[in-house]
Amino acid sequence: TRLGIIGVPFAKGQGKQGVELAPDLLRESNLRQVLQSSDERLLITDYGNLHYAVDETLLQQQRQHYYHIRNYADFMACNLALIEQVQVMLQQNAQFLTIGGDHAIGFGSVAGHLQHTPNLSLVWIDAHADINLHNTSQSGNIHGMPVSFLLRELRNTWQHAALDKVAPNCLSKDQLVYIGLRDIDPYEAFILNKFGIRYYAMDSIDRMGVPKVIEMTLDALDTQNKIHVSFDIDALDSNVAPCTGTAVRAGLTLREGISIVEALRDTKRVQGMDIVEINPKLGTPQDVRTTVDSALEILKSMFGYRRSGARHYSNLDT
Ligand code: DIR
Ligand code: MN
Ligand code: MN
Ligand code: MN
Repeated sequence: TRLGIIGVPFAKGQGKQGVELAPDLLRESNLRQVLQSSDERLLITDYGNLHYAVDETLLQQQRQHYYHIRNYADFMACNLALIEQVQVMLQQNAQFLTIGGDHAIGFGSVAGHLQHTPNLSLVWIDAHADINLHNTSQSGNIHGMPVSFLLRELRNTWQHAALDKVAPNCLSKDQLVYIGLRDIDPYEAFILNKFGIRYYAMDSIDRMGVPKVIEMTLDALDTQNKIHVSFDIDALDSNVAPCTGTAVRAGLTLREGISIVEALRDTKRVQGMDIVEINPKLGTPQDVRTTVDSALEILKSMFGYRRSGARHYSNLDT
């Protein structure tokens, strides 16, 4: 099975430098070899790091309508390039992996996926809901907003972004499930409840456990659909993922994270994944090591490794 990998060294969705180093750091930490040794039948193509150019139209959109959110033009330019890149990867591979960068790139990664595969479900694993609108964000950081660009039900809140032109296919709210939330802004909570969006925050995980949460997640998603998994490293507890811009304590254990990813992978419907918000400039060298190792564990569980030892299977039946 073929896997395409793209690095997106985008850091302008939030305020801290360093997330742009993660794609190359994962490569230097033997990402390819780790995945390859987990499933020798994986055929990996690394497309390198994404480049983008900001044009005058986007700068004008920013000046006229989105001057209050930081780096809107860069955000949109990068994501437009990513939307195209994801479609290329899906023409040439059965699956793709997008390595951030901050979570602002979740928009382009999922939107590109939706243009190739309109019938898509999204599992967003994160401490945060990332569903702010331009007029509800308290931080102005666009990495807290990508989900709002994806949902049909919230499209009209971005009426000046020309979304119907750049990404006509969007996600319906009943094909989105969040796991791991524990830091939701007040207005985000309002949106989640208003639209009846499914989310399993850490209290749900404490009450029901990961197996039940996974069962309910998979029950909610259309079984005909492919799945996109967007994994913010801050979903994991800051003990196992300390190097991230907005670490929140009392998160998923590494075992819970692996368990969730294994269950999703076992559906054989995961066609795209993001891993984002790893920031090697935060924390000690040992912290960086710990964070990268956790990310590699998560990724190898998605793309081949089985704790049970079974090795021969198809990741995705295509
Ligand atoms: C906060 C923090 N909700 C915001 N968001 C994120 O800035 O909108 N931190 N995504 O990772
Ligand atoms: Mn295809
Ligand atoms: Mn996030
Ligand atoms: Mn987060």
